Amino acid sequence: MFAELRVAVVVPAFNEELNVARTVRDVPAFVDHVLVIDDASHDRTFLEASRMRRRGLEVLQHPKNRGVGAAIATGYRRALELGVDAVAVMAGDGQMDPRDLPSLLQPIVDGAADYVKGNRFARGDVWRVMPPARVAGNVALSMITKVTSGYWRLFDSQCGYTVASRRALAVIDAAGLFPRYGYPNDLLARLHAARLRVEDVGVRAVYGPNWRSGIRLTTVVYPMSFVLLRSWMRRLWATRVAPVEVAAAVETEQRCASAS
Ligand SMILES: Nc1nc2c(ncn2[C@@H]2O[C@H](COP(=O)(O)OP(=O)(O)O)[C@@H](O)[C@H]2O)c(=O)[nH]1
Ligand SMILES: [Mg+2]
Repeated sequence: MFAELRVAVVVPAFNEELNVARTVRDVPAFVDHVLVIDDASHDRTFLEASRMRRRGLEVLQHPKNRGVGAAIATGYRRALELGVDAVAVMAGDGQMDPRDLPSLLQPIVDGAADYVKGNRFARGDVWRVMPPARVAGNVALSMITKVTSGYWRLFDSQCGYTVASRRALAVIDAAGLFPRYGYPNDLLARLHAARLRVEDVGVRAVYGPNWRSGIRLTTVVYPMSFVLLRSWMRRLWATRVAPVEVAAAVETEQRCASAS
């Protein structure tokens, strides 16, 4: 529990045998459920995660690789079944600093946000820690995502360190989330379409000695352009063309939630 909230942490992991056990071990003790999603890894990720002894640990497995967005959607679904109030994402490569989790949860505790995301650029050391090519890519995608999502105040769209409230997950249909790397951009546009409140909180950038990424410019540009365009169109449709229908859907969900 964190304050009055029951909290789950979702850990998407693909070929993370070197990092996943440490990631699970370092999840703060106040977290009630740790849900590792092994995305059909070719290595010992599943065994490394399963050997950890920790209250509330579950290691789920995709029979086939589906991508980081789909792994997170699987974790969200399980967390909703478990009835938690807030769900954080901490990637299985240990790039999220556990010391930042309380400040990401706080706006949900305060009732000030429905979804909170990390912003590594809010801290001055990002320029020293993050490799220059990643700085350039993250700045460019953050600027584009301001337009596509409509959240002009937010930055660092690609930061995967996030906390979603139960209400946000119930409203946005996480199962339909883009399955691969464009998922944060898709998610932000969905959150805006549903009129949910999103806040940025400064978090540490972590690029340890084992750091590597599955992102390859050649394979990511095409799907990324597609997901940005699609999420932009959908968001415009929901906020400009059919706002009444969206508002009605959100209201129905709120009524169901308060009745249950
Ligand atoms: N590359 C990759 N990562 C995945 C996949 N499914 C889950 N993940 C996990 O998603 C997280 C983020 O991926 P990563 O390549 O580190 O992205 P980056 O941190 O944005 O460079 C890591 O913990 C991966 O283990 C997948 O299909 N491919
Ligand atoms: Mg990573």
